[in-house]
Amino acid sequence: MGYKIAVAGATGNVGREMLNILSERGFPADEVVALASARSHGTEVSFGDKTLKVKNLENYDFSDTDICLMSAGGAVSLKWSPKIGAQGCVVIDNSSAWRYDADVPLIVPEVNPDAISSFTKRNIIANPNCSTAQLVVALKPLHDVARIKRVVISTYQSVSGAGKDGMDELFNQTRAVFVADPIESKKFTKRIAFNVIPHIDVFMEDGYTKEEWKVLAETKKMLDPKIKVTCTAVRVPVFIGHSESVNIEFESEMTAERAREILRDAPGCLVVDKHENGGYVTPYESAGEDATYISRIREDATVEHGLNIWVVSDNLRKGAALNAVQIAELLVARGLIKAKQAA
Ligand code: 11C
Repeated sequence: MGYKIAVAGATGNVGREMLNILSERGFPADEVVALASARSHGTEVSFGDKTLKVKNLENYDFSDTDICLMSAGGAVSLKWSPKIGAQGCVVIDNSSAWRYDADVPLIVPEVNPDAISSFTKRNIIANPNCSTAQLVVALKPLHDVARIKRVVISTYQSVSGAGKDGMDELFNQTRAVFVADPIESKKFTKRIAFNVIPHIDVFMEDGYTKEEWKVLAETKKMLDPKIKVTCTAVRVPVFIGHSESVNIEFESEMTAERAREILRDAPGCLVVDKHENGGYVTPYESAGEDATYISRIREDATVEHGLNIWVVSDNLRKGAALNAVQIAELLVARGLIKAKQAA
């Protein structure tokens, strides 16, 4: 008997991708249920070659469901995840609602799989922010070899990180530029077409944005609280794929050649680093792919043991849906969850 798995927020960018990935990877589910708010009740979503009718999350009884992949936003997760967890269904939550709770493991399976076992405290496991997920996949294998002291990150984040409305705004503004219509900005604070915006999520008291703070807090929680992390997060007019320029300072020697060898063998990483025109990965090529791509690996001679790398990944996949499905696979592989219907 296989698992019964629900996807909450199934009509959103990430929810749809969760359904695609469950199907693509052949997750051992006997039943997959698509859930969303009452507004989407009855809408149809694809699951492999099948179509699922979306049910209302608020009326759904989770008592015979094993896992809920939740991508319905922080407010919905704060309200529903504890109730779902209390019904014995493990929630894998994609929002930031639970990531910093000491009783909730924050997991990237390539980075800190052993931390998963503490999920039983609340029956909730958190999925990191998309820009952190790809970052830690690249940093972890290097940190294991030469201990990272400090990381400086500049992100180039696609509009799909802001959901379907963000994608529609880039499309509509781009069209408006070509037909000389007025440009309307609703989702972003400034025009995003043919522009970049150094502002993602809300401003915090110290002048950093919440997106920048998340990269710092989540890297420390998953990788090492001793690493110093600073970040500037920027929205760019790209539909899918987040990119990051990452400057790393190590405690001991890390040559570019050694980093290339380590990253070539590291889980989830794909090194594309030819010193020639086009010998690197851009976000356009990462869309629809599972890997975290690493290019432009160079030594930084301005500090002792410094390195620069360029990290690109599909933010809807490794940054969200794929990582959530990998967490579900980890629960199964480690025997941490038994199918209720088999009991
Ligand atoms: C963005 N990284 O690109 C954000 C989206 O905390 O999960 C994901 C927000 C989060 O806008």
